[in-house]
Amino acid sequence: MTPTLSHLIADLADGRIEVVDLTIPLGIETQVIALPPIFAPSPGVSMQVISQYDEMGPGWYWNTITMGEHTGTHFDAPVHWVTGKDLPHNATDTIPPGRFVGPGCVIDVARESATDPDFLLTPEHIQAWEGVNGLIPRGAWVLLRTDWSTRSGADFLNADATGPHTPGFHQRASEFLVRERDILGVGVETIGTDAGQAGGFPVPFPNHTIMHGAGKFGLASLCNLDRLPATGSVIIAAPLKLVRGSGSPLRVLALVAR
Ligand code: 23J
Ligand code: MN
Repeated sequence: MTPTLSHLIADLADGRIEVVDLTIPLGIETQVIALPPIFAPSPGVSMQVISQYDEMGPGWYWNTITMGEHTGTHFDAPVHWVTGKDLPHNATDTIPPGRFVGPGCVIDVARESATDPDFLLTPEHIQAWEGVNGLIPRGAWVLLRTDWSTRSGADFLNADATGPHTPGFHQRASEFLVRERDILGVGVETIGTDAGQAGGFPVPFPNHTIMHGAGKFGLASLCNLDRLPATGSVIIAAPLKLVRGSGSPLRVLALVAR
C-alpha cells in the first residue's frame, strides 16, 4: 500500500479522521419536492416487504422500494436537465467514478437564511468566502450551509400561497462557479439545488440550468454541514449506477480531520 493510503487507514482507525454522514434518513416519511401541479409529481417513497422470516422467505427479510430518482439525499446528474442532455458521460452509469470524490468547500449562510428564507448566494458572497479561505480548488464540492436540514415538517419546504421559500444560488453565483472555477458541483441542505422561488426566476431553475449545462453535479437534502470545516474535508458522493439514471438517492460521506 502507498504511504498515503496507509496513513488514511491508520488515521481512520485511530480517530484522527472522522467519517461524517451528510445523509438524511430515507423512508416513507421523506419529503419530496412540490412542483407546480401542471407538472408530474415526484411519487414519494414506498416500501413493501417481500419476506420477513415468514412463509414468503423463512430465513430472510427484504423489501421492495419505489421512489423517484430525486428523493431524499440525492445526486443530480447533468442529464437531469435539458441543458445537459447531450453532454458526454452525463448519466449516473457513465460519469467517471473519480468525479464522485473531491474537497469540500462549505459556505456558511445559516444566519442569512434564518432571517431571509429566500436568501440567494451571489458571486460577491463567494469571493468574500475566498478572501478568508482561499480560492475554491479544482474538483471541489461547493456546499451551501443553511441549517435548513434542522427544519422538520412544513417548515422544511416552507411553502405558502406564493410557493416554497428556501434559500439557494443567484443565477450569477452558478455562472461564476462554472465559468471562473473548476468544481464538481454544488450541494445544499434544501430539497433541491435551486431556491424555492427559482421556478419564477428570469432563467427558471437557474442553478440546474447552468450547473448541468456545464456538466456539473448537484447534491440535495444534505445534513450535518455544521460539522464540517470551511475547507479541508473530503466529500464522497457516488450515486447508484442506474443505467441512464438522471440521479439517485445516495449516502454522502465526508472525511474530516479531528
Ligand atoms: C425537477 C424539476 C425541478 C426541480 C427538480 C426536479 C429538483 O430540484 C431536483 O430534484 O433535481 S428544481
Ligand atoms: Mn434532484
